[in-house]
Amino acid sequence: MTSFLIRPTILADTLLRESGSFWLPPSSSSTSPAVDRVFYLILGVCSFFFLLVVSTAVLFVVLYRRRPGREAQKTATHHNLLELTWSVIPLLIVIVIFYEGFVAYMQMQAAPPNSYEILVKAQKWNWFFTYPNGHIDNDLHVPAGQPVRLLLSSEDVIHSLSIPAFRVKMDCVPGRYTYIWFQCDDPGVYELYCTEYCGDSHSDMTARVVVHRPGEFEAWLEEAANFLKKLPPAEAGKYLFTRRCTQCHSDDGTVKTGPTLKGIFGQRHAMADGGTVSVDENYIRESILDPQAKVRQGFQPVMPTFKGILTDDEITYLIEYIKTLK
Ligand code: HEC
Ligand SMILES: [Cu+2]
Repeated sequence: MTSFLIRPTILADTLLRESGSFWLPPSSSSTSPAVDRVFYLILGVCSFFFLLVVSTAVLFVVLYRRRPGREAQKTATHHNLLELTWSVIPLLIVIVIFYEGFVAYMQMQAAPPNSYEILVKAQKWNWFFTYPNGHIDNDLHVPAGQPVRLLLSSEDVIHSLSIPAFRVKMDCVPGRYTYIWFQCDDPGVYELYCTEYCGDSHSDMTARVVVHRPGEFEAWLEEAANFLKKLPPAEAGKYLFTRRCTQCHSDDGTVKTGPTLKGIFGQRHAMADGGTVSVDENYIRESILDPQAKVRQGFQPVMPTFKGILTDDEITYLIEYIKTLK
């Protein structure tokens, strides 16, 4: 996807953290130890009983196999002590598993009050992380050593955000909010996946989690919010277009909720009120700030205003981009 190509590139540390144990990816968040404990507990219990049951079965098959001169014996059908033992022991084990799981679950549910909040929107097939200063990124950048709370939502179908190294995973559901939190103390780059099959490019719906060293995060955020200024205007416009406009407008001629913006610059368009307008810089600017002032014929007046959302510079970048769409 093109929107993956243009992104802020300054990273705290480009080292991808992949090392883990044989069973699990690296354990890198404050919640991972509790999750891992439950995992290893269940793995241990299951392995022990699997071996016990299978080896006993094999042993009995050999010991009590049918042989000449050995007739089958009538056996007792009930044995109180035996039945109590194989009921009470599993019950105790299940209680321990429940307790460990519940403690881990509660810890994962309650985000500390000083958490840094990032808004996450999942949309086929990309992740959009919105920071408090308005910067939108396709990768998740977080400060090390501080709890981070993600408020998740979806623009279309159910997605699921998973960061294996942090042992967090939560569905992104259209029409409602879900959240997760974590704290990671090891700066580096981690992998993030969508783990809910969401259509064609589901497997491309990945992102990186960049954990910045203490103090570097703020510098990154400042820089990222300003990085558009360093791009050629039309490229900056494309970056904004793919984040703000593509749910309704295409740049390739396809008509969606709104008309395609391909080739519109310089055209004359019929408006719903019967007038005509020629598409120039001022008309595009007005369409973005006051979309209902002139509504194009054949379309519903559903475009939201971007007043207060896009800066003047950003509108200029968009106009420059639209001009390149011949
Ligand atoms: C929720 C859907 C929606 C979003 C998001 C949206 N638009 Fe629109 N836009 C429309 C619709 C519908 C029309 C046609 C009706 C009208 O003119 O208001 C339109 C019309 C326009 C026009 C006039 C097109 C013409 O051919 O006359 C321009 C220019 C435009 N939009 C630019 C943008 C830009 C730039 C963005 C992103 C910053 C954007 N729109 C985001 C729905 C949207
Ligand atoms: Cu998805």
